Amino acid sequence: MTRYTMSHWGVYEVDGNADPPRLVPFRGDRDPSPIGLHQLSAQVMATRVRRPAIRRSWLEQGPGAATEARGREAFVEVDWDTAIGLVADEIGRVRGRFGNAAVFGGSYGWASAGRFHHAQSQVHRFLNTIGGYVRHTDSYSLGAARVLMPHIVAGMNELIAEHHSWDVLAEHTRLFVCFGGVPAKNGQISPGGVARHRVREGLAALAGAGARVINVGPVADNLDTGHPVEWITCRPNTDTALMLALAWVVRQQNLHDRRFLESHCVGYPRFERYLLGEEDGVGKTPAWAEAICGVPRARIESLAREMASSRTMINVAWSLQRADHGEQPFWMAVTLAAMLGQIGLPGGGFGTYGPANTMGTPHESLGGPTLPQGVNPVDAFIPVARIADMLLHPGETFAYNGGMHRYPDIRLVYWAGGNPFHHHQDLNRLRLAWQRPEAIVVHEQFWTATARHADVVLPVTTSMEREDIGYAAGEGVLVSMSPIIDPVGESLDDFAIFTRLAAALGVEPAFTEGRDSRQWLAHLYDQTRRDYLERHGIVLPDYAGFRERGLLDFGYRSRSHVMFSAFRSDPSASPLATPSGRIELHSTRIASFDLPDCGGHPSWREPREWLGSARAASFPLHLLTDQPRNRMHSQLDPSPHSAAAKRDGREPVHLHPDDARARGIIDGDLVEVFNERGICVASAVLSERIMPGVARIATGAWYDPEQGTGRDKHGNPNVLTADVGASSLSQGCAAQSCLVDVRLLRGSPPPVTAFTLPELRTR
Ligand SMILES: Nc1nc2c(c(=O)[nH]1)N[C@H]1C(S)=C(S)[C@@H](COP(=O)(O)OP(=O)(O)OC[C@H]3O[C@@H](n4cnc5c(=O)[nH]c(N)nc54)[C@H](O)[C@@H]3O)O[C@H]1N2
Ligand SMILES: Nc1nc2c(c(=O)[nH]1)N[C@H]1C(S)=C(S)[C@@H](COP(=O)(O)OP(=O)(O)OC[C@H]3O[C@@H](n4cnc5c(=O)[nH]c(N)nc54)[C@H](O)[C@@H]3O)O[C@H]1N2
Ligand SMILES: [Mo]
Repeated sequence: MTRYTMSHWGVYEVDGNADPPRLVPFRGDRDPSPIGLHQLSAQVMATRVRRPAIRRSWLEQGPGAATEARGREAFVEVDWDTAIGLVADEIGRVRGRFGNAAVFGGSYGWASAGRFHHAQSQVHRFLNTIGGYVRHTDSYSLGAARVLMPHIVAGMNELIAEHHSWDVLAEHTRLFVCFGGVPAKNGQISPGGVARHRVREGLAALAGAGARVINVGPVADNLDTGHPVEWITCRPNTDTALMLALAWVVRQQNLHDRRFLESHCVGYPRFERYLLGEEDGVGKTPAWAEAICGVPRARIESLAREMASSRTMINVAWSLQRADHGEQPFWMAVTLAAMLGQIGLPGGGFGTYGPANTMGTPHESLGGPTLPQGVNPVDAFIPVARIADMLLHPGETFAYNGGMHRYPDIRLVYWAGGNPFHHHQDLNRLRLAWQRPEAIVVHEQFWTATARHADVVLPVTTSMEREDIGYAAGEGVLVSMSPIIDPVGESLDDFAIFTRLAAALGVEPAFTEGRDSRQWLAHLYDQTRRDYLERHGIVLPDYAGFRERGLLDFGYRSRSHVMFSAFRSDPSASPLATPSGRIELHSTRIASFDLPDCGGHPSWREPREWLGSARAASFPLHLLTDQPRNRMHSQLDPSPHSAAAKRDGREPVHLHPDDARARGIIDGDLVEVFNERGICVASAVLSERIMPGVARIATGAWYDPEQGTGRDKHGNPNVLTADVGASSLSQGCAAQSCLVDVRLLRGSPPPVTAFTLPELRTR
């Protein structure tokens, strides 16, 4: 019997002959990701949290003690009864004195892939059982798009599921124009799991069928089809200006599809006035755009004609909207696609292929197992990336999606399954904000930066130690996840921890509903089988049979899919969920919000930090912070696979040779990347495949601040990024946009201590 496990980066099999156990690629996956093979590596294991640990001052002096010492103080290891007692008392104290709206339980993060041991579901269910918590909306991934897209075309979940399947692209698309590539490195991942990796194969089939592929953006190494790809260099954060000029040429040459704009869209005439300069006196001409984005006007003109005369897919990376005014490039991509009139035709329109394996998978949307989270009676929320603002400015108001709201006054932060000291921007600012609450409780598997900055750290098992259900949504694969090793140290799963806490708080029956974890697994499996799958004629064994089979594959039901075909053929019978039921190139609703930084139609708005801004005189390099190739976010950064992509143990910063030469830097030098927000040490890698004036550091090297200076020693770009919302419409994370400079590191390099455990004492 083959045993399996599921992770966000793929299904793996357990090599039954190996001792100690070893993971091998899933035989059904033609392009397995190497990331997950290292889940059991000694280097990863060495960073595990083994016992409950309490920050010393907090233990000795109580809540709120010496909060400025978070992140540098020793921890005292205690037994579980003591830890549970302390946390239960603290929850009781905060709820009693300040109410549940003083508890922040948003707890953003990817956690692990299994459907029952899903940390976010567990923590939200637990906090709801005790009266609720302050939650968050949207995601770091798609902060601007999740708010914008439902107003103008469709929600992001629907769009993700709607993408043309790869076979449709190969058959019909003749021109594939990508803004930000289709990075196969990112296609290794899908939230909740992947069974078969298809991005590389999909791209090869598309190019193999003769489609021309063009990559627009600051880097060339994010699109590989096995065939020639044209690279059009474009300054970071200026894609909107380029797309506007493409639209201008299409309009000027009467290549726009008037019929489609009238039948399937609203607001084109308003947008056109802006495009032609009737609103602001500035025509969005190729010459105008060239000055902003650097793409030669002649190429803009020819590209527009090529796009209008071919079946064209306009593809945008999610990174474009993780930016200041991140709404604009997405809105403009939809607008340009609408002008070409190919939305709803096979292989045409717009898409976001690349960020995850999901897009382009031939699929049926079938529900899967989810732990019910209950009802949250607390109204207060934050847009997910406004965490530091909330902690620093309780009581102040913020704008979000047309409304005004107030930041709650948080006393207790509860985190399970996320790493804010990985994901948030301007980490020096977060460190200050993080000193405000009286208590910070973190469930972690590893001594991450967030664990180190907590008051109470509760050790959690990994998927390697748990029975669970994995589900590759949209691929029709259910995986019975087997425990592969015994729990490490005294770690427990999140469910067991919350069950104990619920017992201490007198709400255990409500939290568990009388089920232990095995009973929950069988219950969730049966529910999925009965409520979703059997209704679609998919007949599956019972839970015991599922455990025995290990992996159930009903992906044979896959079928080709054309994006928005129903809407295309009859927009009245199959309207969109927008106010007009049509694609909104001008949104009356967004215009009515009357926001200073997002108007009623897409427009070019200068980002705070870009190569054309005055700040570039002081910080002349535009830093990109890509998703990492050899890990997922901060997960598995200690692994040998992640280490292999580093040099001298530091994350590489990619630089153009001209920029390096001007600074006396050669390949392999240790450098400091800096701006007024922070400094990080990185290792220079020179490449011709990045534009001059642009630098790049992948995210996820564990945050490793030097005591005293705050300089990060390991190469974490989030000490440099700006903690600002994309706009007052979405307040989305704007992680990608930031100016820096680079200099040679002088003096002896500081040792990397990110993987050295904090001082752990026993009582
Ligand atoms: N500069 C910059 N910053 C970015 C981005 C960027 O492009 N640029 N991208 C952003 C994006 S898109 C995202 S999605 C975020 C990702 O940010 P996160 O999702 O916070 O990052 P992860 O490293 O996946 O953190 C998950 C944590 O959960 C822990 N964990 C795993 N399984 C379990 C479990 O079962 N129980 C518990 N209790 N813990 C568990 C892991 O050990 C890990 O520490 O980062 C964002 N940050
Ligand atoms: N291996 C791996 N894969 C992942 C993840 C991971 O951590 N590791 N994380 C996953 C998650 S949570 C998410 S949300 C997705 C994110 O998916 P994306 O947001 O699409 O990913 P990024 O790698 O941040 O950016 C994609 C490309 O856009 C380029 N780019 C940046 N700024 C600009 C710009 O202004 N214009 C243009 N034209 N290009 C630009 C970047 O250099 C990069 O090559 O990735 C997922 N996939
Ligand atoms: Mo993300």
